[in-house]
Amino acid sequence: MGKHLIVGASGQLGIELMLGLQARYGAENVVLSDVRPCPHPDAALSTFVTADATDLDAQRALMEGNDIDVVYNLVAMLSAKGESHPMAAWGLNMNPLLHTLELAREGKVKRVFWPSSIAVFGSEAPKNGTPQDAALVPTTVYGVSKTAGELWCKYYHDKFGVDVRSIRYPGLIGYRSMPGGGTTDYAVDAFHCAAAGKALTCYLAHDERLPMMSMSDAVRGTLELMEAPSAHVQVRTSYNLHGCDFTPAELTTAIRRHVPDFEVVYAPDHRQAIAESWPNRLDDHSARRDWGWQPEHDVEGLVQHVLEGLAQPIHG
Ligand code: AKB
Repeated sequence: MGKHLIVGASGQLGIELMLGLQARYGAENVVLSDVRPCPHPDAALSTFVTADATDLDAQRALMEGNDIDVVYNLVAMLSAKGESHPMAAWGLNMNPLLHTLELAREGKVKRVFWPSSIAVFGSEAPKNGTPQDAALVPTTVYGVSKTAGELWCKYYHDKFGVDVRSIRYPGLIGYRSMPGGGTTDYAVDAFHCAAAGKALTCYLAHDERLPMMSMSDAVRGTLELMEAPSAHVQVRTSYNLHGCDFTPAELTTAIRRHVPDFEVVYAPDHRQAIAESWPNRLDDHSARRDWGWQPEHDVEGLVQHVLEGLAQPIHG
């Protein structure tokens, strides 16, 4: 494979994926693109192109001008924010994906990654051990766009042979970058509050269980999926992937083993209803079978990993 392009490189996952791709393939083989500058200092090691992901011509020029083979299109408006801006969320979550799929169909790139989410599931899916092929009846605009996007990915694969691959991410928890507008963000906030000696006001109920994953597991899983031989990638909608799962109360207990004074105040808001419609735990046997997925971090491991990362001087 030649160069790897991240579209949406300045966001929570983009920064982490940038570091993963730079370490794996060399910074000179990574191209970054966003409408905002990337705040991580290592972005300066790779080419950065300011380009609008909603503009097809700008995306074509980006891919043609930089000898791109693989695209990671991460552009999205997350679940909670999307409910306040439904049409903007639909446009942002669909148009950049369709542009990337069209450019792949034209042969401009060889392989595409696009993130889906546990938000594709609604209350009609079993909550514990949610199967890969459970009913997709999402309750948010974000979930609707991810469900539609998954079907577009499969359509472009089946009809035009586009090698597009996808993961249904749970809540992603890292220490280098902040999420924005999601329902699972409380867990990232919890770590930052604990590290800063502040109390967390948690907008979910104490017993709301959600699937979560460390950023390091998410980035490794993504790269493993992208490196798998094409014939092994049997799921062309999006793979369920499970890391660990916990409630806010369980996370608080785990953080208190390291930060005994950490305090949480519960004030559930509209995000509680979104969380309630999502799975507790996913069945990810298809990913394990097809390309060998194995998470590294359980809850304890994740808590230790993130708190150690936050204690580093520049959260490197
Ligand atoms: C969100 O909370 O919206 C995201 C997601 C689970 O996709 N983190």
